[in-house]
Amino acid sequence: MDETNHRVAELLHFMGQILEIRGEDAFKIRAYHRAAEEVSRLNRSLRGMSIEEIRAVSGVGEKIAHKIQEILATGTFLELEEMRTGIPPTLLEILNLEGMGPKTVARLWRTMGIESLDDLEKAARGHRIRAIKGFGEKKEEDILKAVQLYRQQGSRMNRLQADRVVACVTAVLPAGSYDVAGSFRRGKSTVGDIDIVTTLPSSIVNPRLRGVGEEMIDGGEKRTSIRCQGQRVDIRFTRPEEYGSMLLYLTGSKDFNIRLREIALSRGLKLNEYGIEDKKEGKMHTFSREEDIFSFLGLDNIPPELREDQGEIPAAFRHQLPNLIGQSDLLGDLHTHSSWSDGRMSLSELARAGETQGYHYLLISDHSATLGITRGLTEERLRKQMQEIEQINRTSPCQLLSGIEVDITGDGGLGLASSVLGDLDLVIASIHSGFKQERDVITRRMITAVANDYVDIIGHPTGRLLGERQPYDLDVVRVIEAAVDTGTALEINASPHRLDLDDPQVREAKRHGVKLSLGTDAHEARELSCMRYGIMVARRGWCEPADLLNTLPGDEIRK
Ligand code: DGT
Ligand code: CA
Ligand code: CA
Ligand code: ZN
Repeated sequence: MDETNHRVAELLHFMGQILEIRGEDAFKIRAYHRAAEEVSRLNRSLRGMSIEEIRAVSGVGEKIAHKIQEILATGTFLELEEMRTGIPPTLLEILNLEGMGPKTVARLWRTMGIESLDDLEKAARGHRIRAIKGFGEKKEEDILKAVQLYRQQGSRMNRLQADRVVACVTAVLPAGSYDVAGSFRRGKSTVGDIDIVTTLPSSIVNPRLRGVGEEMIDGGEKRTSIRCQGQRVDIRFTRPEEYGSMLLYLTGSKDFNIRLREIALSRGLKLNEYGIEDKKEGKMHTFSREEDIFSFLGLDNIPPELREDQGEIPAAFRHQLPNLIGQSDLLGDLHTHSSWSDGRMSLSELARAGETQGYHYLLISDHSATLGITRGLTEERLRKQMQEIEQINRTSPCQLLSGIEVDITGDGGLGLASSVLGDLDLVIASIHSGFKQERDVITRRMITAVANDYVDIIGHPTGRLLGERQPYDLDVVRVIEAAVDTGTALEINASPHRLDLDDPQVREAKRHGVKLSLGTDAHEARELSCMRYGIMVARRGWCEPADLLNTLPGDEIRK
């Protein structure tokens, strides 16, 4: 989604929650939530729209249109700031707990002065919550569980963690008897919990699962939940003839499911996780395969990565789904580190590892010497490295492209002289310091680097580290616009700790016609296989082979 729209939607939604906590008029609350929803599915940016255009957005009335205008101008709106004064920020964190809506939060706050997670936990442990009318012992237990859960896994799994949990659970299921669904299957960069669908009966699976993970939360005939490596895994049992319907439902996303169900309904069809009921005929159609449901509805098969209700359903009707990029389209990896800087592999080891991956080329992009923390390359060592690369290329089937990951200095300059940069095949420029600069400063710094003639690719453009570090306060749209003008590529860094750019930004970049560059940032051989995560992001960003630098032959890239 467009970043501006995303931010506006968030603030409107936030306003709805604040109003709910304050017990304001239900009509007004609904209006904010509705407007937030509509803004988030808008397919053009609010930025630059006139007040009339904003008002013309469905679900946005006169009053909210003005609030949106205020957000566009100032980043927030006065009424929101007024409404939130007096509400403790720690109170809002409680909203993140499972089963905790604004109404409950407001009641706990008013009647017991509970303002934070800590307060809530103490009150529940001290059995003071059951004293509130309508809450009871069960609610108290649920709250305690939810607090513990949130503390354990407040942050979502990265793809490596998710892979580990999946491997652990599916070890007891025979191949071909299950699929992993949910956000995992849709290829999201982080995964909340794992959802598995299986045709095996619970009577076989449940006993096997007892030995897996730490705890069986729930072991029923329709579904089972276990905790494994601190993470929740939901397993749904289904009859083979209904497998397609259940897989479709559990793959989601929720928004996608809702939209698909609406479309079915408009034709007198009731779609659910068991099949499609034709109301007129009074007949239930069942589907063992997902693709049969799509074709029943007159849709092309929508790949899981696109199922976010972001225009993929209309595209599937018109037979205009993108021809998504896949691993076999990639001719190489455009970001690797060797033992010349902080990597583990020598250049010849890298060349062999690239060959094992079936690549035609690898970009060697070690750090430049400006970076104090690693053994970065000076101009002199970089030239030596270029000579060794030439030597290796004489015999290696996988060609090494000579490159560098050069630091972008505080003012947007580069950490190495242009003379040497000009002699390389490709230059990646990345920010590795000064993360805390103000939005406008760091955006301009980045744009200066984008505009530099020697820079071909911007590495991990937002600098986020999943679960560890927020992205820099960067105006990505402005960077994208600059990249269009200068023909600079933006990286999709495939490291599971980064996945940067992320999919909404990739889609935005693609819309603008910016080229994207996939690189694993591998420091050791096994990390080259992380390309699959980067491909998920590219697919979620609707990328086709022509959108990626990696589908060009090596000699064209050199040019
Ligand atoms: P996650 O786990 O937060 O990364 O995201 P998901 O997408 O895996 O969500 P999850 O685990 O809550 O639910 C799995 C799927 O189940 C979801 O993708 C779609 C479906 N689903 C869940 N809740 C609803 C719902 O309220 N309505 C509909 N139509 N589908 C739902
Ligand atoms: Ca899930
Ligand atoms: Ca789930
Ligand atoms: Zn880097």
